[in-house]
Amino acid sequence: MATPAAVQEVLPPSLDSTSEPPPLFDGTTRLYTNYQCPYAQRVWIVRNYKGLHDEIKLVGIDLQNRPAWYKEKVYPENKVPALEHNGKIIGESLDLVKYIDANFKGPALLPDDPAKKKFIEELVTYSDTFLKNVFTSFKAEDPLKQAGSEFDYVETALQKFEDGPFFTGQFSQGDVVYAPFIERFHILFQEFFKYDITSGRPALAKWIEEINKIDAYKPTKCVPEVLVQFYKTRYMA
Ligand SMILES: N[C@@H](CCC(=O)N[C@@H](CS)C(=O)NCC(=O)O)C(=O)O
Repeated sequence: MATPAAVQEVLPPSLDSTSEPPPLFDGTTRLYTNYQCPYAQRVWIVRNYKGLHDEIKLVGIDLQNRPAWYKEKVYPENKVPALEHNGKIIGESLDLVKYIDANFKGPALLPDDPAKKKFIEELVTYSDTFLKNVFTSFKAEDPLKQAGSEFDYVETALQKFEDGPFFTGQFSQGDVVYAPFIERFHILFQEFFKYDITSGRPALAKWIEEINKIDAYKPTKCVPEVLVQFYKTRYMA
């Protein structure tokens, strides 16, 4: 069965320092993004899953050669993602996942059941710690031990409710915020440490398999070769 929303979309080209800005604050809702950024990917997945392809326009930003107007006129933080909505700019991926889920039409990404909802909110909050611990593990004395305990955390969380394969059965904000990073860590640990993060973690293996079937997620996936090259220079040098 197709999950929401299987839409074929031609991505607009990324804007760089030579590009004119879009007509800012004209009432159009825009997601300023970068097609390789995992934080922006979270928001992109939510936009796709809720079927908001027409309501939220993507604006790709070339982060290596950023247009000056982006910092000056759009988002002083000069990062992606940022959402232009109702005359305002909102940043921070976790806030945006929640904001779009709460303020736009489309399927809800929080469960109704209060216990499950609380659990998803805790997972979303924990994601910052998860990321920090895994990213710093690349340079730690024992990367697999430090990162391994974080992947164990995810494995345990996936087993909490028995109606998997997602954290609380149905696809939710929890799955959205972890997916772009687990996608990358799966590739990077294999590449740099010859370590399969799903080995001995059956719920995580099943989760990755099922996430890959979500139509809203498929077009947002990173290009593995670009990812590996980026981390080679940034983390492994
Ligand atoms: N905490 C932010 C992090 C966003 C972030 O670091 N984005 C990166 C791209 S993946 C960025 O824009 N970097 C540009 C810079 O830091 O100058 C979020 O969750 O949205």
